[in-house]
Amino acid sequence: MVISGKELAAELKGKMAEQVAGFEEKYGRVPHLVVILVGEDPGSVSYVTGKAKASAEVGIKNTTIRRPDTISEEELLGIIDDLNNDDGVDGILVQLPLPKHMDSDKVIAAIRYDKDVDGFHPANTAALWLKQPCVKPCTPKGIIELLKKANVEISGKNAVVIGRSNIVGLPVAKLLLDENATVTVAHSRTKNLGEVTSKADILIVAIGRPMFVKGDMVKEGAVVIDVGVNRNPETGKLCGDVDFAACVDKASVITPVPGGVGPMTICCLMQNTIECFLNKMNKK
Ligand code: L34
Repeated sequence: MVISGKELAAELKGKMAEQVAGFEEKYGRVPHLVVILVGEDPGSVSYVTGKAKASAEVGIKNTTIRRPDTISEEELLGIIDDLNNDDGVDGILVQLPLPKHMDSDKVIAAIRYDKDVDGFHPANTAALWLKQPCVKPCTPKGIIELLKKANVEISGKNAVVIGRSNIVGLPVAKLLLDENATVTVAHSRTKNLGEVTSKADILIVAIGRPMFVKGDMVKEGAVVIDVGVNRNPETGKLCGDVDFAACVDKASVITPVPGGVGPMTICCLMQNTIECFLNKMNKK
């Protein structure tokens, strides 16, 4: 079964749109998400455009702030500071990666944790690992939603995550652990990777290498979630970290690229924006 993140995202966005439609009357305004894009990386431009489009579909106000990659870190921190103090802004997202002259950790930590719709702030990361209420990172959250939609039983299963980034690998490992999976995190130094992945009932691939996972690395009947968004070096077409054609017949459930995890990331960003908005409104 090929599971469409695009379809699930459309369904969830439809529900959110109904919910947000009542906000104007109830709270006097709708949620406001501000996305900051530094530079013009084509991938980032595309994702940020997707975020603006999804916001429009859901009824969330979206402001995209675009700055050239020559701006200083100080200027960026100044923009964040203004947004932190703006009561009309509910969510702040700085699209990654940032230019090399900036310290991403410092920039992320500068965002108010309760406007951190990515769930990347150290306070949200700590809360995630302590199993306390927090904003959950969008891609990991979207992956769990996809697994649930496909009726994949997670509890007691062997889950293998390839990749240990702060954005995907580590938080998705934690969310799988919270669902009672037995989790292995593999990475570039893992020995006999194919042997490790062949034991996975659920395989999450987030390494950023085009079509890296081949059929012989996948167990018969495994669930394969492909987080990669790469350009195929030969065709220029979008492709994942999984060799889809080689794995589709072995997997019981698999996500495509495009149309798999990517749209769910954006969908969960909408959920997180609504969550931050409601947290604020219900505190007043
Ligand atoms: N701060 N930086 C921050 N937050 C994020 O959550 C992200 N991410 C990752 C990169 N940097 C970030 C995204 O938004 C990856 N990512 C992302 C978002 C959406 C899509 C892919 C990655 C997506 O919609 N992909 C489409 C294809 C889009 C295209 O044609 O270029 C898909 O169907 O997979």
